Amino acid sequence: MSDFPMDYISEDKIKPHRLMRGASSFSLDEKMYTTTEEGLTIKRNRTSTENEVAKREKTASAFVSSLNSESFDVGLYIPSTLEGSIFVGHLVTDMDSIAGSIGAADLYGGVSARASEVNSETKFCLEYWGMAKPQKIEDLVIDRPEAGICLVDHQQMSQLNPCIDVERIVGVIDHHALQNATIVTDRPIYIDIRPWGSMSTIIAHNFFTLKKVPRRGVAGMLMCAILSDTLNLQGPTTTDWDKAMVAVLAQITDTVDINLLASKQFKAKSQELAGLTSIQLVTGDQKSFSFKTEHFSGIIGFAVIETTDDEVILARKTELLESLKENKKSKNLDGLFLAVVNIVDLHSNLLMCDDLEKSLAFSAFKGDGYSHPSTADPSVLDLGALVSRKKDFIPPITKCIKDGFAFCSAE
Ligand SMILES: [Mn+2]
Repeated sequence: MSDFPMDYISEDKIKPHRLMRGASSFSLDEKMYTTTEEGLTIKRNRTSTENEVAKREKTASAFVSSLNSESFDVGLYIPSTLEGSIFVGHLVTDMDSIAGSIGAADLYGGVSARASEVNSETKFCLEYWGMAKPQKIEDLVIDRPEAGICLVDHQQMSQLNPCIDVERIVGVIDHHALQNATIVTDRPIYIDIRPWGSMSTIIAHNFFTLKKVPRRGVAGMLMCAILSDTLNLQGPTTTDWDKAMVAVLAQITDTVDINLLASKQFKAKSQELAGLTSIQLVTGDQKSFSFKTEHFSGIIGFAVIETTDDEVILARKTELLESLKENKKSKNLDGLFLAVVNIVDLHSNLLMCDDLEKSLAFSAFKGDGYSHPSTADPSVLDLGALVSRKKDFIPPITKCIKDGFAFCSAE
């Protein structure tokens, strides 16, 4: 039982002690006086609960009195759960994962990591803002065995770097749907998931709500990541918060021409593609989604190539289709799509390597507002203005499967 009640005395003249007033007017464990309904005054020791509250009385009253004042110090109540953590994004890492991990490490006090080698867009942005490339997660998990791990920009097992022990995960900061392969933890963890266009938007917003200004390089990286994930604020996943944070970060970084910067980074992203083999193109930005319904259960891979020059990519259709087939087989996937997205015109074409893909895509992407029926080529589907895997591609496929899609092989 608790350390309550203690000794009783009847002492009319003693005034009840108000716990939350008069900071530092008492010491811990000082006797407390409680007046009962019968007018009896009880003298007792503080309980351990009261001691815990009393210990924090000074900070609490500073907090309360600052709530409505200009000197409001929110720093008093920043949770320390993430302090000292390793912040890491998803496999086949991208700008948002890298910028988000750098920003979060700066904000919460920790170290940023990369889950795989950075792409050419990220490399361009790191150089542009004079920032160092984050360390490899494989090294950090060994160098810092005690550190917790905070996932940024993902929470699906399929996107987790295999060197990460799920037991070590202490937090998730993300902007993706909680699908059926979400990480499962034994203990509660810190979660910050918002339906915004980029994970870096959440980090920028957290900087500002905590009244902190990110240093210029961090602000620049966050801004470029938002531009990357939202396709220069033009993609369908863009929210007002993404626009607002870009506006603020542009001021902090003195960026006058955001369009110019966006076109430079998109060009850097596209340049890399020319030197890649078809198998590298197919595996570069690929995510898998598992489904289980009465009629269909399996894993569907969905690869995306975002480029400023889709014609060049589509000209390699034949070898890309071959690589899709090959990769599907080696990864044991039931289906594998490749969407070639023109990130300037905001227009896509879908490559379908087998009958399952065709059957699924033709039933998923039909009707008003979706695709134009294809050209003469049955392995390419013009997806019109659909550009986002998260918002445009996966939801119709998911719906189609949930609505009873079944595939019967012709063989
Ligand atoms: Mn992202």
